[in-house]
Amino acid sequence: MKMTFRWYGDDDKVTLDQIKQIPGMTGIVSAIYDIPVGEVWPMEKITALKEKIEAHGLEFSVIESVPVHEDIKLGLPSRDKYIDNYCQTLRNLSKAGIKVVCYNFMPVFDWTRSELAHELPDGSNALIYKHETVLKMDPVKGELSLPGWDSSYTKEGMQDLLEQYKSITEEDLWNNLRYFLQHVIAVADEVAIKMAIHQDDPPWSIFGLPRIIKNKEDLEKLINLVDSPNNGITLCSGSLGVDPNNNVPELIRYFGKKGRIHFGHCRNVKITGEKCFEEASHRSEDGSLDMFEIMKAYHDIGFDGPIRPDHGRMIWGETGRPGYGLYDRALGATYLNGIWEALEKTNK
Ligand code: DNO
Repeated sequence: MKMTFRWYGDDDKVTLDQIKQIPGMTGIVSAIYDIPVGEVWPMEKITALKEKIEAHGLEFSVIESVPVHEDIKLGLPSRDKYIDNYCQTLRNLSKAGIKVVCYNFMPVFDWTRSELAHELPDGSNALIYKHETVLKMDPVKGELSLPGWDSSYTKEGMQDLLEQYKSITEEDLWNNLRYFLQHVIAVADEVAIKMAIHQDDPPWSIFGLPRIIKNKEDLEKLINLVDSPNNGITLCSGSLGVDPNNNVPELIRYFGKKGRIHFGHCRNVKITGEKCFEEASHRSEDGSLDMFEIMKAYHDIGFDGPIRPDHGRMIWGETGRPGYGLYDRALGATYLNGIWEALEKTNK
């Protein structure tokens, strides 16, 4: 296992110097953020980012994410152009030595929460999700936005897009994912890049949009759409874990043994009701997931890929990008590394 940390580039309040000082930190998860979705990532920008990361003694381990243009998800005729661009970006990334690319196939919205700074009893702030609150929200009116979402839509653009999705069923979305992967995995095979899909977060439909990567059955279907080792998974404990029917350690063992987990997001969540949860500290006792069992599953399958702590709470007065401050994620990384050390030593 290689411990990594997500960094949002020069705009991130968290610096590479700080990340480097987290014990046991080996690599960075990042992306090029100033290229519009669908365009080719230029070689110069990729190389510059890599050099900056490596100058801090860290490895550029994973791209999270190369976003998928909505026209691809909608299956529009213009998708071929965007798929060609996606493939060219993969070729460029491979030339720079990148081995793992994370992406998602969620229509319009990436991860979604109903509140970004909910105060917990200890005074820290966490991201939370309450389904009934989300049901009442109107994303067109800008009632909620998250750092993970594409902020370039105008109100009209958003309305238009949601309108276009009204005729897209889950089956259509699967067909569009298959079409995308048939092209992209052929290139990934050629240039040795591991594609790693992120689960839908939360793993159920929101705002009436189809969501198709939610559980074991979906992940099984995904890996069989194109049967290549490069067609794999970013296994996100927090996304899957808010559905009590998903047994995260079992999923790690199952897909890990098939060699399809290329990246691990390790986060704890506390289920507070049906389709309701709070993001907790990484510690098992603070949430509903057993992080020891999760790390043990990775250890048992001999996982040697990148893992990162996922969303952290805001603690010690820190302000910044929701879920992506320094302190709680650094504690999370250290805790996960501690579990790993214990597993290594007791299994010798
Ligand atoms: C949230 C992240 C997601 C993830 C994308 C992958 O914090 O886990 O935004 O990066 O879904 O494409």
